[in-house]
Amino acid sequence: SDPVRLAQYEAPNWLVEDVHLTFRLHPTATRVTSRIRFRPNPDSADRGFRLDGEDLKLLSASIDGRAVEPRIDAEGLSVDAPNDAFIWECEVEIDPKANTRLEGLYMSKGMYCTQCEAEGFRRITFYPDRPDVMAPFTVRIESDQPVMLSNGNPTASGDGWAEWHDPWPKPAYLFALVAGELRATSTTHRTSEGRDATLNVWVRPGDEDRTGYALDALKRSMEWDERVYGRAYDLEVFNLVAVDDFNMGAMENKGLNIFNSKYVLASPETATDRDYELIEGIVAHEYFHNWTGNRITCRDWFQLCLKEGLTVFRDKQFSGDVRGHAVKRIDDVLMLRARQFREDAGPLAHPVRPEEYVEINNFYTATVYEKGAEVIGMLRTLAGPEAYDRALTLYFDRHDGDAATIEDFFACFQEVTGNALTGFERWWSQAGTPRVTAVTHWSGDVLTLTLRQSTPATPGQPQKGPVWIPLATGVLSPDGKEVAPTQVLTLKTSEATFRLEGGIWRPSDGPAADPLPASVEPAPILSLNRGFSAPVILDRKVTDAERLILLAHDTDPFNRWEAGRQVAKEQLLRALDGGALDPAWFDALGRLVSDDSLEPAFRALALGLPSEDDIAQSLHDAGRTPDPARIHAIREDVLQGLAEAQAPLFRALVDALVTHGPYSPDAEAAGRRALRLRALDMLSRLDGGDAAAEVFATADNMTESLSALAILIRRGTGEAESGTFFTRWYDDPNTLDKWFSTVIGNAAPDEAVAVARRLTALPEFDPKTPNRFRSAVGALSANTAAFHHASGEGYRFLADWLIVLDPINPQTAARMTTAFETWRRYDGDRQGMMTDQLRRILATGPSRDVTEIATRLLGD
Ligand code: B3K
Ligand code: ZN
Repeated sequence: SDPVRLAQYEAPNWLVEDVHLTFRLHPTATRVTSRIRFRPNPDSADRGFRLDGEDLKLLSASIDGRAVEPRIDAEGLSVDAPNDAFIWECEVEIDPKANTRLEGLYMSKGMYCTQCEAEGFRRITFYPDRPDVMAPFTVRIESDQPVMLSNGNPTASGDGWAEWHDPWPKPAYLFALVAGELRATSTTHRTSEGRDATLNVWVRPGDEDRTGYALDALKRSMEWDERVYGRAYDLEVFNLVAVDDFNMGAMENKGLNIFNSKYVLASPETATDRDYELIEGIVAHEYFHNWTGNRITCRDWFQLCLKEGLTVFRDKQFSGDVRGHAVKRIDDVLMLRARQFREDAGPLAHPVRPEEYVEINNFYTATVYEKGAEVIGMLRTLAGPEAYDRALTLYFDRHDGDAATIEDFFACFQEVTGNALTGFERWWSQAGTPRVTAVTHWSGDVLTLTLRQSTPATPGQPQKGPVWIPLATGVLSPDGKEVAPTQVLTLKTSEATFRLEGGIWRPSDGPAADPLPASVEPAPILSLNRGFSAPVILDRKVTDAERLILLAHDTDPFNRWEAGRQVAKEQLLRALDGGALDPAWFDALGRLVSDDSLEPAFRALALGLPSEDDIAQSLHDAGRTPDPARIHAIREDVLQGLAEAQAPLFRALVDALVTHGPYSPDAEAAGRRALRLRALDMLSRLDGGDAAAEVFATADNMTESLSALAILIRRGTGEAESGTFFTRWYDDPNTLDKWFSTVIGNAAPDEAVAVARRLTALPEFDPKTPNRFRSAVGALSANTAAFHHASGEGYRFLADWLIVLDPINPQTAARMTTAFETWRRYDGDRQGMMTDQLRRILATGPSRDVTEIATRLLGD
């Protein structure tokens, strides 16, 4: 298919005044009638009339009451329209039960539900399915299902029918409908504007006791958005529904959020601390879309980051407020590097605002979401928090009800800052992770810092220009005292020099002064990019000794963690080259981890070593070829060495951090469990897993039982526990998913593919359910050493299943094909095996979704 291009945007010919829909639900033959009032768009001269529609059986159509016979093709219909406003009516038939793509109207365990973003509404009826066409919707549902929901407020209902009206104009991608046997847990919220809203979390009968946390998170999100952004909810009811079959996390349909049940249902016995955290974050994210996404939507799909980057930034602010900013930032950066930096470094690299796509669903990426959020964060850093608040208020006031662009959003910042940000825009258009080199020079009393930036070429963008890089910078004395507090140095050009004088950094024109004789004082220590103020890769020569001082003393908790991370990475790289580990590292780590003045969650993060994937990328960046098997083995050796060096500490932590009393998912308690479970992993390297087996046997919560199971499987001794877990959770889909992913994801490199083949042959494995598919097949591709096994069996396993999944669910298949994105890092044999699998997939004539990803991956 031909790509859609940003440069070719054209305003719609026709706008929609209002929409009336009637659904007569039937599992295999649902009838949808639509009555749509169209009016000419004054901004368009073209009066051609075309509606999007896919896989629809058209039963009848009329214009102003007169039957018409539209020309129908694979993507929609066209018909001669009047010159002025008219009413379009039609009736179509669709088959929700046959809809395994899970786009449009489909069935999940006997319940009807919808997913319309990005282009699912066209599978429900003929419509101008584009985000810049907004209209109020009135919906009537007829069915024998006890609960029938749509967007907006309920207006009337009776036996076998219900009517809903959504007064807020919205694009079709925010339409939703749910019907089924559902139970609600409810509360009310009085908004800051004095309106009452009923909040309902709807689940299948039997799941009601797992809804409390999501409902509470929803209420807290509403309060937060009122307090922090001055945005209140705007309907009488807010419905949130959990479904088991869902392509992604959740969907922000106006007044009717639909969630993957994995991100709603939680009880201590079934949900981990991480699940609770994700539920809170995703509930907040979808709710925040009510303003950033729904009240103000996107003009076209190229502007996706306008709603996603901004909403991710907002949900991160919320989670930071709730759970602590330092730990949240470290978690976010770990994710950013693991997913977005990896994407940016490979064949799928694209700008935060892409300029063309074949299948828009392929652009719901880490770059659009996570880098998009980083860009908002940098704007806030550069403009300052007050100007940020004023710019956002201006944006909400000016664009409420609009389908907006990045330019509209950025103009609000320009206006409140007096055009101070001109030049920042490149962050939206340029792909690739910038690299910043930093060279310091110490004269004995003046410190100069020269920063240089460059961004490597990415597909379609061989030449790069400079971006604005705000680096929050502090300075420590050689004995670890802060001598200059955090100041943001902004690198706007390819190179700039700053001088520190009297504790203040100033741009220094001209080259740095000639080196002076070194003073008796050793040079101060720089703490650069504090809080990860810019999403860049820093390239800088720092001695281990300096890093250990930062690890022990930096006042910025992020950089304290980062110093430890960098030391760990260098130690691992040294070990890979056969070098010995520095005992000072184990000691420093031990001191940090045993420091009771630090939050346990922070200490747990400090104990985490860079992942195998991370090490592979670092080697590749250094111009070397990673060997996944060796990386796995060496990393395990280093962990063993650490466990032996600090054995008493880990024993003590496992004993001291036992939580007493009932389980609570709060951040403090979760942090204690995280540290204890890291220590337990270390201990298992010394006691053969005895302590972990004990934890598994006695745990009263899923966090501990699942971690203990993972540890035992990594030690190769979890056979019995795995059986126990399976039997106990056999009937609980979300929990059984955890079993699939834990058993496959932690299996030894030589065994994992065989394990994965065995588990995917079980009757419990159903590729039609995305959660199950991701839990099993996705766990293998995330098990780095197993996926990249020299036999090529990991690659073959993934490709085999993608070929099965694609005809069922192309969106999820395409998403999972991206596991091959790192192929260029590896040796010729592995490259050949990976590209062979991609070509094998392409030879099956896959969906547009998978074709686009596989083709871009191959780069030919
Ligand atoms: N907006 C949805 C994602 C839709 C994905 C479509 N392929 C969820 C979210 O970002 O909040
Ligand atoms: Zn979103």
